[in-house]
Amino acid sequence: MQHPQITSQFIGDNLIYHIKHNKFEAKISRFGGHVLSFIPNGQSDVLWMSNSAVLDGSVAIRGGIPLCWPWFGAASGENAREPQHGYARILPWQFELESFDEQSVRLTATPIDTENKLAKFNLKLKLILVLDSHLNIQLQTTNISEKPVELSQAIHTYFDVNEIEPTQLFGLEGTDYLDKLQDNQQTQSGAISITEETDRVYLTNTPEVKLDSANHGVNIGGSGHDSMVVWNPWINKAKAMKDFDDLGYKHMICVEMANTQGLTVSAGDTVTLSQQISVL
Ligand code: TA6
Repeated sequence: MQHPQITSQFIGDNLIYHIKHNKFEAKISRFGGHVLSFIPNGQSDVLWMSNSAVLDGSVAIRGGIPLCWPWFGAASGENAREPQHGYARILPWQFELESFDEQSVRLTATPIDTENKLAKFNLKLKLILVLDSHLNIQLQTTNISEKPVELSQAIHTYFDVNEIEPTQLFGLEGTDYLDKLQDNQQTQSGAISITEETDRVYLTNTPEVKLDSANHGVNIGGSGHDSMVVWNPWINKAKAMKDFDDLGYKHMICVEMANTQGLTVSAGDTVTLSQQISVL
């Protein structure tokens, strides 16, 4: 049996794992529990990574699959001064190689609460990654308290689309969405094309959408979500972010399985948010 080749290299304090398997190649950052790159055999990288991304563990990584947890977006209420998109993407994680064979590699990981930031949320988080010619990512959250706990989260995947102009996202036709830029609710007419800054929360738990772009078609499946986020910063916002290549907006789109609509995890319960990425 050909074993996967797993090597690692430090970038600053961060460890980057590099997995070479007969079905795929992938890079995963210990910091953030963050998939950086996923290349199925014979394909180009499915994930977009900014060339200006910082990988040394000092700041959240721009590209790949950031994990937004235990909240999505700006913190609110008593957490108001805490980081956008929560702590999961800015903590080191402990990875375990669960199993591997000719078909796939299965990893699990948990965040290491080095700054004692997570205890007060009474939530335990486990990441499950199954990599083969597809990528299956699951976020398992358990409420370890006696009371219900609110949770918002997102698997914030940056897809590489080569060129944004011809790219279309199918599967959300007729779906209502919150437009975060116009601060209103609208209904999607036809397939989604990106021609300007786009930041939308689609109010749906549809199990699958399809991304058609110049380099490949990608099926994006998921479960456990109550919404899907579609984001492209376009030129001005891209320029305003130090770690986002000025022209990077031409080559990416974020399509995120998310819980943004008031999910509450009952005492002792576990909820799972997942995304499956398959190149067609
Ligand atoms: O997922 C879309 C979004 O919430 C946008 O509003 C934008 O803020 C994006 O996430 C990136 O957030 P970040 O904190 O990674 O710069």
